[in-house]
Formats: sequence, structure tokens, C-alpha cells
Amino acid sequence: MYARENKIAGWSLAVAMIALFIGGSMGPLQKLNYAGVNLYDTLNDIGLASYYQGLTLHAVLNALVWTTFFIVGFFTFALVRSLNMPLKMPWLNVAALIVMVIGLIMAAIPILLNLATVLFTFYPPLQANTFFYLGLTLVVIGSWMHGYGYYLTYWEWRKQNKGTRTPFIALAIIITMVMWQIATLGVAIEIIFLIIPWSLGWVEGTDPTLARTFFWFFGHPLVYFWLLPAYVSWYAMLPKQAGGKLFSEGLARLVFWLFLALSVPVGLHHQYLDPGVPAGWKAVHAMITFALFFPSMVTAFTVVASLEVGGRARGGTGLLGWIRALPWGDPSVTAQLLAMILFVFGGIGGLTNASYNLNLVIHNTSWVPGHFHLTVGSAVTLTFMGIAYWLVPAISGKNLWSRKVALWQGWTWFVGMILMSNGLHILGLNFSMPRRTMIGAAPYADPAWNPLLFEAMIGGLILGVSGLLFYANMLGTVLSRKKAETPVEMPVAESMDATPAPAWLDSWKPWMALTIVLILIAYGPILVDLISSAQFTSPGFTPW
Ligand code: HAS
Ligand code: CU
Repeated sequence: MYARENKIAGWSLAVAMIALFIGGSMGPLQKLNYAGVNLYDTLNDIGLASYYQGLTLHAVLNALVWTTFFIVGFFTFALVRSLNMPLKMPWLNVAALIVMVIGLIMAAIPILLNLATVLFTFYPPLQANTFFYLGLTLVVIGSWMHGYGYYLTYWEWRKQNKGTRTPFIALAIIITMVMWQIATLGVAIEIIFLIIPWSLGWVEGTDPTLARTFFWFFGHPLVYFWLLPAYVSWYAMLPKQAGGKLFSEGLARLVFWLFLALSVPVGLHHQYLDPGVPAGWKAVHAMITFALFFPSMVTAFTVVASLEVGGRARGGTGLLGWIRALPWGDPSVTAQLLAMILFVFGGIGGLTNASYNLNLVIHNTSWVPGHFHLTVGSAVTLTFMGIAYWLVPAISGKNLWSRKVALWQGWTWFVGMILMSNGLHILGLNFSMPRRTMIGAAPYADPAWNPLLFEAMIGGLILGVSGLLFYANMLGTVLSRKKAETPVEMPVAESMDATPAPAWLDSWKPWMALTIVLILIAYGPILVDLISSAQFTSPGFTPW
């Protein structure tokens, strides 16, 4: 069943994991540099020019490639099962994957040649080789094509199932892809109209403020594009794995619609310190960011309630006794529970960032990488690893190589991330240690930082070990010659709602209207203002 879809999913996951392996292996090096150990000289011999080239590889491969490829693989697998019908036009999704891989190669070559050491935000006036931008554009276009393949399938399903509510997993996937479609318009405009003509030398200068504003139109919803697939698992799959039920499918649907409407019009919370963006618009985006806090709190409540149902069904009693009764011996569950615990702290840090006055203190300090390693590096990545522990067996038809190694992997990730992010957060908050800086070579580095740098380094090394455990298991599983006796199926949690979700939670019109209106309000006037006063005067810089 679904052989084609499994193939698309399997290859997407393979690319994702190779990217995470290469990108992730830069991580421990960065942390060793914090402790004054400079391995980059050795790496020079194999062609790595600088800390910043390593950092670009790390962030592009981990944050952009690992996530995007994993997500389309997971979604392709889950969508068809949720709708109970194969892809309508499978060749479109195959073509999508090919376009994404071509784009990846096109972007990777300039990075490896040190022609695109611009970090993952590629802010102008830093300028990379044009192929880097073209490659990223192709990855995005490929992901759109995946989306079109999903929409066509969904459309067909709706035609055949008039009056039936869309199954939750399918609906959540389609909403996520539509949100991504809207968000990526920002980066597409930035790259196509501002950056490519400038990197080719057709125009002399560019306007960094305008470029950054288009980037963050995309950059914030990007983080929810990473998060929402984890939410799909937490809402609809994890409760089943934990022996529970989805506490309220109605709430779960509401959350995804709210993310559609609220994910984009908040990008200026990354630009609080940008001069040239009027403070009033920053305030509007700050308010919408706090509105966005609501669906995450609903998620915390609903997911924990769903887990509690599971824990109690498994014999847990008392106020917290159900937590112990959860299946902690199942590595897929454990990884995701630990990811959720780390996300509590990542989320609190996010609220700190979103508060204008607090942001002034932590912006561009190591607090920010502390924050995003708890979110994209833990809530998302550790959840994806947890998903991989059933998904890779399901696709390959093999048993997971070692449950024990997988359990160790989840726990080491948890411990390593606590140490590393704690160090980074405090260094940023208390000592204003800058982010994106080769601290090992910084003349202003203060000896008072050393204990925390050491803590972060130990955390980073533990994470490196955890990564190796993950890869041992993935390779062990895929390369094993023995087929599993009982095939692994996608876990789907039953809903506890007594009635099907109301029609307005399965209806695109009102939510799309709200989405468009909010974006027009939050971005319309400021973009008109920035475009009409744009100064295309900044030449490109390649300081490496
Ligand atoms: Fe963020 C910067 C604000 C969430 C990623 N963020 C970043 C950057 C990245 C990133 C990559 O306002 C750096 C970008 C760069 O390079 O410059 N972020 C927020 C806010 C949230 C938030 C308000 N961020 C995320 C997520 C990310 C992510 C999710 C990736 C996936 N972030 C900011 C701001 C900046 C920023 C500013 C700019 C900083 C600067 O100055 O540069 C919120 O969405 C967070 C809401 C989440 C929660 C947590 C809910 C908890 C749940 C778990 C429940 C589980 C339980 C445990 C209770 C409030 C759902 C149960 C366990 C059992 C065992 C039972
Ligand atoms: Cu953001």
C-alpha cells in the first residue's frame, strides 16, 4: 500500500538526515571554539575556511534543509493515510523532491566553496554567489510543488466525501502548507526582486531594511512551519502511542487555524532594533505575537490532558502519578515528551524575546541561540527524531535497530540541550556575549564567561554523542536484512469529542479572509512606506 508515497517519504527523510549529520557535526566544533579549542585550523586542511563558513553550513543544513525535507517526507506519508487515498498526481510530488534536491546541491556548492558565508539569514549587504540564492529559491519552489500535490489530493478527497469533516491530520497538514505558501512569498520577493539582480551586478546597490523586512515576513512563520508538524504528532499521534486519546479535536483544529491567521503578521519582532521601521508597527507586531501565545497555551493544555488520559488508562493515579505511568520505555514517546518539556522553556524565552524592552537586552546575544536550540533544536528536532523511531521502521519495513540506544539518545539530547542552552541563555542575558561570533578569538572575551562557556561546551559534546546514537540507530534499522514480522502503522489518536467538529472549523473561507486581512493590516502600510522610500544604495560585501 502507498509504495510510491513511501518512496517519496523515504528519500526525503534520507536527504534530511544526511543534512543534519553534516550540519550537526559543526555544532560540537563551535562549542569547542567557545572553550578556546580551535579546530578550524585542522578543518582548513579539509577546506573549511572559517568559523563563519562552518556556522553557515550548520544553520542552513540544520535549520533549513533537515526541517524542510523531513517535513515533506513526514507529510507525504501521513496525508495519504489520513485521507485514506493515494496522491492524486504522484509525479508532481516526485518532481517536487527532485527540484528540492537540485536546489539543495546548487546552494550547497557555493557554501562549501566559501562563496556564500552569509549565515542562514543571508542579510544584505552580505553578498553570496548567485547560485546560493537560486538554489534556495528552488528548494522553496519544490516545497510549493509538494503543497500543490497535497492540495490536489485533498480536493479530490473533498469531491468524493462531500459533507464529511476533513480528518484532523490531513487538515493540519494542508493548513501548514498553505501557511508556508503565504510565508514564502516574502522570501521569494526578497530573493527574486532585490537580491538576485544585485548579486548579479545588474543593479549597484540594495536596501538592507527592505530586504530584512521581506525576509522576516517569511522568517517568523518559518519557525512555525517547523513547529506545526511536531504539533501534528503531539496532538494526533503521541496520545495514541501513550495509550490515550486526543482530548479535544475541536481545540486542535482551532489551534491550526489560528496559526494560519497569526503566524505571518508578527515578523517585526525580529526587527525591534532595526532603525527605519517605525515603532508603532513594531508595537502592532508585538501585540499579534502575544496573541499567538494563545494557541501554544491551548496546545500545552490539550496535549497534556490527552497524555493524562493515557497515563490514567495505564493505571497512573494521583495528581502527577499518571506521568510516571506513561510509556517511558518507548523511545518514540520519550523523545517527544522530553522535547515538550524543553519547549516549555523555549516558549518562555520566546515571550521574553517578544517583549520589546526585554528584547533590547538580549537581541544579538547568545541568549537567542539559547532560545532557538530549545525550540527548533529540541521541540522540533527531538520530536522529529521521536517520529523517526516509528516512521523509519514503517517505511523500511524493518524493526528499529535498538530501542535501548534510542532511549539513551533521547535522554542525552535532553541533558545536553539543558546544559548548552542554559549556558547560552545566561551568557547572553548577564554578560551580553554576542551571538554569531568566534568567541574563542574575541579579544573582549571575559574570563568570567569561562564556567558558562565550559557548561555550553559539555552540553554541545553530549549532543554530538546523542547525534551519533541517532545515526547508529537509523543506519542499523535501514541496513538490517531482517524484515519486521508485524508492519508498523501510523499511530492515530481517537478524539474524545462527542460530536464532530463544527463546520466553521472545517471551512477555509473565514480563516483565509482573517489571514489576509491581518497580513494587510500588519504589513500593508509599512511595506508601502519602505518601498516608496527605498534607497538602493548599499553595495554588496564579502568580508571573508
Ligand atoms: Fe522564537 C528568535 C519569539 C517560538 C525559533 N526564534 C528566534 C530564532 C529562531 C526561533 C530560529 O519575539 C532566531 C532567528 C535569528 O536567527 O535571528 N519565538 C518567539 C515566541 C515564540 C517563539 C513568542 N521560536 C519559536 C519556535 C521556534 C523559534 C517554536 C522554532 C521552532 N523568537 C521570538 C523572538 C525572536 C525569536 C522575538 C527574536 C529575538 C531577537 O532579538 O533576535 C512562541 O511561539 C512560543 C510559544 C510557546 C510556548 C510553549 C508552550 C508549551 C508547550 C509544551 C507543553 C508541554 C508540557 C510538558 C507542559 C509558550 C506546547 C508535558 C510533559 C509531560 C512529561 C507530561
Ligand atoms: Cu519570530
